[in-house]
Amino acid sequence: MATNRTFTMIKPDAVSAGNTGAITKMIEEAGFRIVAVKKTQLTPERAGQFYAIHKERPFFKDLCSYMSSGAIVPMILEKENAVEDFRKLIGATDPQKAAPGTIRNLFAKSIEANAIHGSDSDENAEIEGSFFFAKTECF
Ligand code: IDP
Ligand code: MG
Repeated sequence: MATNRTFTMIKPDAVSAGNTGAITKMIEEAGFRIVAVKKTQLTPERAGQFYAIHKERPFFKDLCSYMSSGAIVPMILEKENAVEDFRKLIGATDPQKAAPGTIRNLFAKSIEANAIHGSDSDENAEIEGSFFFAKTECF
């Protein structure tokens, strides 16, 4: 099961810009099935827990404040080879380096406000999905 799923969240810059629908359409058209979805907002503390792996990085505090600055749309997605295919669909972290046609290339504002998250492994997809959703919220 885990190998077929990934976790994403549409970040505050893209939600506030009104790009939730356009991004979700790209995700579905790329063949991902939405297993769980909601709209919510992180506190700076919860953003820090989500990004705990980056706590020693110089941008950590800014990242927590940005990620809690507005609503986000977390989702669990299902597709064959989900983690790798989704990272391809979103493009590089820095939108300047993201390939043409990728979600970050089309919608990201900066390396920090880069529109969307995508899990980097099956293990993290499971951990990150459980951070936002109970099993009973997955369909
Ligand atoms: P990823 O989201 O492509 O996996 P990570 O290196 O895991 O990239 O970084 C997590 C998030 O932290 C990025 O998506 C971005 O929002 C932010 N970030 C990464 N590198 C920088 C940076 O150099 N400056 C500011 N923010 C950054
Ligand atoms: Mg990452």
